[in-house]
Amino acid sequence: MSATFDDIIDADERIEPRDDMPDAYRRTLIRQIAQHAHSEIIGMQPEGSWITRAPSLKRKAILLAKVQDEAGHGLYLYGAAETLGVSRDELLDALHDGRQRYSSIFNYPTPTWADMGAIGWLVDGAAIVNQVPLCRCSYGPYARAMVRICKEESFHQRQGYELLYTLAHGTPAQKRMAQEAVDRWWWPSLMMFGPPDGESTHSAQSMAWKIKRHSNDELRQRFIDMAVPQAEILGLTLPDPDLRWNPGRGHYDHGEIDWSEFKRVLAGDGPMNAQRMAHRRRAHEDGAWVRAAASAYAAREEGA
Ligand code: FAQ
Repeated sequence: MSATFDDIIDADERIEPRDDMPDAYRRTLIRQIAQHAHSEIIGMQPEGSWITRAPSLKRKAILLAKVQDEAGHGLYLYGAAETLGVSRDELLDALHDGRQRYSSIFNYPTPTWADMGAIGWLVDGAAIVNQVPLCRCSYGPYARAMVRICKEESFHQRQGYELLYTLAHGTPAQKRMAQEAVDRWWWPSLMMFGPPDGESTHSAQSMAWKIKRHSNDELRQRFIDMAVPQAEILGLTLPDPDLRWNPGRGHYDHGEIDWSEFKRVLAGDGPMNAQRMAHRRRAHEDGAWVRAAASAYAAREEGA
């Protein structure tokens, strides 16, 4: 007799696309994986706008490669979601008409070159902390996509750190620019981990199903503990006067996160929400001829 869904979860093995699974498990995965995929492709925008303005050929090549990786991550993730019985078209429609979300973090502006460093260090850094446990997610295709994505995110994080380090050890104006970018991205990057555990509607069920392995607050704390010593090496200050080591807890204590800002951004009222969505819809419409040409080519090859 084949193993049931519960047997597979209890044995810490992987659920594969053809296995029986509860509808709610399927729906939760579609929601999370689609949201993750949408974040990758919307996440190309804040950095994409700097490709033409990178300060050197080397920096331009690195940034171009990073943004291309993000498109690739979107593709692996849409592919993983498709194994659950939804099409990429349906998912993109749900993004474009607001039925599905993308990460709050991509609704903030990137006014200076130093924002490229802060995104790499903090946003990719937070993404890694959140995603490494997803390599052990109970759904096989998502877990496997995460392995490759995490390797690439590590490179992204290193390049951001190195970029910020260079600025922080440059002229006083460059150091100021690096500090201001860190001031802009620190709090929004803490919000990437989702609402506090008490308000996280999906965590308990997702942890029981071994989709999530740790709570939002646990991962947020892990990220803070990692970032504080890195900021010291950079010579930059994290914009939270309440950050201090708590020997009793073995962690850094931190100040209050402004959850009203998080809620505003999720409700569509962040600094860049309207612009990000308008750009995404325009890019989709502009790409219609490519999709039509690819379908026509595939149909011709099939008929040949
Ligand atoms: N933004 O019950 P929970 C990247 C929503 S990294 C927007 O705690 P869950 C790499 C949530 O959907 C960024 N919405 O939810 C990159 C739910 O809404 P609903 C992407 C958020 O799912 C770097 C409600 O709040 N990474 O792209 C956010 O158990 C640089 C209640 O929340 C992933 O998506 C948020 N931050 O836990 C690319 C990782 N947080 O559906 C380019 C995979 C929560 O009830 C450049 N996802 N919400 O209306 C996850 O690990 C989880 O989905 C969490 C949220 C942890 C994000």
